[in-house]
Amino acid sequence: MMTIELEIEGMTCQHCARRVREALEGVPGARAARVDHEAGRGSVETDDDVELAPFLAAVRDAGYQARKADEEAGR
Ligand SMILES: [Cu+2]
Repeated sequence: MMTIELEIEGMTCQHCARRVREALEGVPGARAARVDHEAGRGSVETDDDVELAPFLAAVRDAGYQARKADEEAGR
């Protein structure tokens, strides 16, 4: 398992956070996601060897901007 840490821009409330979480959890290889709209952060536990790009795309498709956080846990 690995953990992808993301910085996410544009979230203003719990509803946003839930949309982003559901988008992240819908990506193949995702196991579980946590999203904090106040911190503008998200983390996704995934299978090993997943690509970052589909997770960024999923957030973008949900209407927010994401990039990989500087520090990365779990690998
Ligand atoms: Cu919102």
